[in-house]
This record gives sequence, structure tokens and C-alpha cells, in this order.
Amino acid sequence: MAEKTLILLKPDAIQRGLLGSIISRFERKGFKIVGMKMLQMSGELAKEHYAHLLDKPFYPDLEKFVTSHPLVAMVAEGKDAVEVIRLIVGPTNASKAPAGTIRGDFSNSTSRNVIHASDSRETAEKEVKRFFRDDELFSYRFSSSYYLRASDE
Ligand code: IDP
Ligand code: MG
Repeated sequence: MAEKTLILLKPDAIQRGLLGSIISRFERKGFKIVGMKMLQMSGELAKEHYAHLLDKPFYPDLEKFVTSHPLVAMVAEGKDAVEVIRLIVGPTNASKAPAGTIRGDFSNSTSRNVIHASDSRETAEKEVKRFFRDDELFSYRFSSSYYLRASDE
């Protein structure tokens, strides 16, 4: 089975009207979106998702930020999805993120860096399950012609 990874388009991406611009980058790279939904994180979910940061001084702001507004969760599937999508996303500190990466192009901040992506295969497996039930993930093939026109057109 192809590799899957979790992507969160954080509240700043929605508030700034960047959803389409960001999602298109994964589509044009050839990744398949196999799950997508809007949700608002609870404090409990934030604490689980950011457990590695609970003792950091910025954690209270992080939790408030991710729980105060809706976000979009996606699962992308494709070859080396975890590693390649982290490369497309760019480093955590968006101020230092290279141009051409999502964070490099859309943010100049560490705390408002528009997107989350799983950082390893092990993390990705846990994070996909954290946000999506099995029946919320889809398996389909890209079709070159079927969705462009009917066979008799
Ligand atoms: P990542 O999102 O690149 O995987 P992590 O270290 O897992 O980076 O941190 C998760 C999120 O916590 C970051 O995306 C960012 O929103 C926030 N964060 C991390 N480090 C800082 C910091 O030094 N100041 C403020 N927020 C931070
Ligand atoms: Mg991380």
C-alpha cells in the first residue's frame, strides 16, 4: 500500500484564504488526497497531538491558536509521502524556510506557519489514525480520461 501522511492546514491558512493555494501544491506534485475534513481541535486533542511540546513556554499560545478556530485535516498518499511532503512544507521556522516551500512562501513566523505534516512514517501512522477513522479514508485510482468526458462524447 502506498505511504500515507497527515496534513493539517492550520487556522491561519483558513483565516488568510490560503487553502486552495496550499492544496494545489500537493495535487500538482502528484499526491493523491485520500481523506479531507474540517474540524475544530479540542484541548484534549491538541495535548495529544503536541505532546512533545507540552513543557515549552509557547505551548499555551499553540493550544489556544489551534483550538480557537477550525482547521482542515487531510491525508495524502503517494511515493515517499512523509519525506517528500515535509520537504514541500519546509522547516518549522518559516522565516528561514526556503522560497518554494509552503512555509517559505506563505509565512514569516514559527508560531503561525500555516501547515502541519507528519515527520516520520511511525508518526504518520499514529497521526492519520488520530484524525481519521478507517471509513473516512478512500481508495481510488487516478483516471486519465473517464473524468474528462463520457465515452460517447
Ligand atoms: P513541525 O510543525 O515543523 O513538525 P514541531 O517542532 O513539531 O514542528 O512543532 C509543532 C508546532 O509548534 C510548530 O509547527 C509551531 O506551530 C509550534 N512551534 C514549534 N516551535 C515553536 C517555537 O519556538 N515558538 C512558537 N511556536 C512553535
Ligand atoms: Mg512536528
